[in-house]
Amino acid sequence: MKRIFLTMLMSLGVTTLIAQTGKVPVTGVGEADPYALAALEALLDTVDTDGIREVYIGERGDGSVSAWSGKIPAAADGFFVSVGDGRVVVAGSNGRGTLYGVDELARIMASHPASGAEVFETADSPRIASRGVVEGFYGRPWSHKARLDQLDYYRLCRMNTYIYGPKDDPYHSSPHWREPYPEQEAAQIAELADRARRNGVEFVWAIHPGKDIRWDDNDLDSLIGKFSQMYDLGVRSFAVFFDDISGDGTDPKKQAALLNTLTDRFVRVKGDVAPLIMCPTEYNKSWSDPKKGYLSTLGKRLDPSVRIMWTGDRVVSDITEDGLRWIEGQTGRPAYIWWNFPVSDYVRDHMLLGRVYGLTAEGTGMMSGFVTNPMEHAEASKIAIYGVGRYCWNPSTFDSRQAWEEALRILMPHDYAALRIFAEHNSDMGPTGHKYRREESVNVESVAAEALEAYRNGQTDRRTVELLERMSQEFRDIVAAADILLESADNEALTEELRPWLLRFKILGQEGVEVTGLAVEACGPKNAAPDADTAKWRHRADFARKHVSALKSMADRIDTTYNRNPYQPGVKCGTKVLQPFIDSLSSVVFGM
Ligand code: LOG
Repeated sequence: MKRIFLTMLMSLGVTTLIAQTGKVPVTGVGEADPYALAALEALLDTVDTDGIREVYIGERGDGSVSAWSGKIPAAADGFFVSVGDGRVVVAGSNGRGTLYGVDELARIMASHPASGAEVFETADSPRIASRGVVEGFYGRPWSHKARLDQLDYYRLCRMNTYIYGPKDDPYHSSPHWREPYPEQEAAQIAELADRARRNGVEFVWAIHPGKDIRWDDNDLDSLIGKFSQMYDLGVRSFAVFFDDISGDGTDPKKQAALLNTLTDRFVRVKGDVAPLIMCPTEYNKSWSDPKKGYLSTLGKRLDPSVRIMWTGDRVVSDITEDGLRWIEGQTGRPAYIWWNFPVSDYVRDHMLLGRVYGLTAEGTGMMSGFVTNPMEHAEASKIAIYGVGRYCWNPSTFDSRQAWEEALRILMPHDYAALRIFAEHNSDMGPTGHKYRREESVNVESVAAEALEAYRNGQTDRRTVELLERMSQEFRDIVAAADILLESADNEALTEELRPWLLRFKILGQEGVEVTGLAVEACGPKNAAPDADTAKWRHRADFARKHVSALKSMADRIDTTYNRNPYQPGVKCGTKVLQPFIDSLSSVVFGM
């Protein structure tokens, strides 16, 4: 139970309330961010508070933490935390910083008890101001339940932004962008905005009006009306997307005029609404023609407060320092990066579970924001989302592989090893019009190449057998990983999303075991001369061939049963290294 002492710390010149949480007096109640305070109280309810004499919480400028003001980082969302000698201090550069500070405190207290004599101090802050996710893909929008869960996850990733813009929400885009949401959807948006706020996340509602906008007063009124409905539901940040349109909607002068009018007549009038974000029609370098001046027109005309999104040199691309410098030169402001990874709406038969890399470690001053566009599989997208969160916090110290490993452990604390095997072999999208590729199966890539080369050349020595056996072991692990994940209770939402790919993955493993096994037999000392007993060998090979062909028809059945979208239907696994290895080895082993 909590008791509040209405203690006035007049000497500090401010009213600072001290609340009793359990046995611990907390200074800063009434000043500190309410969500940070709630998180602190929840934490103090769960940890051993023996030996804690005093707790101070608040933001820069609050009397409660004025003694530590010199230690609070300057950047927004930063925090200072101190634990030890019976005292706990959590001080943020803003409310969100305090919230992150409480989360950091929870981690620190696991190894540094506050009662210890030693005082442990830490301070940190992000390098990129807006960090998060844009739900901006084509395909089935995330469920309400998944979105609520995502908003909790973003806090753990220290992401402060969720942009709502699923292309297939008819009230975000055409045909219904002009109309208010029906009652149930409206209630869900209100719930999302509230959940976002509790997690220190800005819920940004985006509209996509460009397919059929008429640029007249009626449409302007519809837009302001729609924004007002969203405002009444608790939304305080907005974006306007003009991507993937043609015709009248693409005019940069009209787009800029509209954004400026919305800024004047809505954002500034409300007073508590964040500056607008816009996605231009030419949102990547390969689609823009500086001579036509689309981007520079936006740059010159758009109110300087408006942030302009950018996907990089191409629709799906790495983010480079040169690229950032180029777009800043066009628009006169740092880019707000819309990163099209791990979005899979152009390769829906693939799962993209690889690590986050290809993002510049420099040039953070050239980005006003960075959001990742995920897959329609919300849970599976969390691997990359976590990586992006870590990158945005500090690009220069970002460790891509470590972030990937951490994410896998967060998603599946018990069956992490199995998930790691699955993710290792499901990360590349294959050749597509976007020409973006990701590494895949790097743990066995060179083994596979060497084994195949040797076997093709008729080498049946010890080294070839070792290489084939290494591959065989990987395939056995794949079968085991698929079984473990299919039966795992670690993360049911994830298992459900992955299920078709897990069924397919197991078959890939079984095929690999059969083919590498036969190849080993064909070289091994026990079968030094398989043709010495031709009938026996032929029987063995025929049996293996039948098995492989049965596995292939099972794989086909999965491919034609699940994921029935009209664009890239089906289920693909291990397409970069493993399946080509199996296919090539089969053709040699079976002489096909
Ligand atoms: C769309 C986006 C889609 C993505 C990947 C932007 C700005 N717009 O080509 O909705 O998810 O590419 O397919 C896009 O990226 N268009």
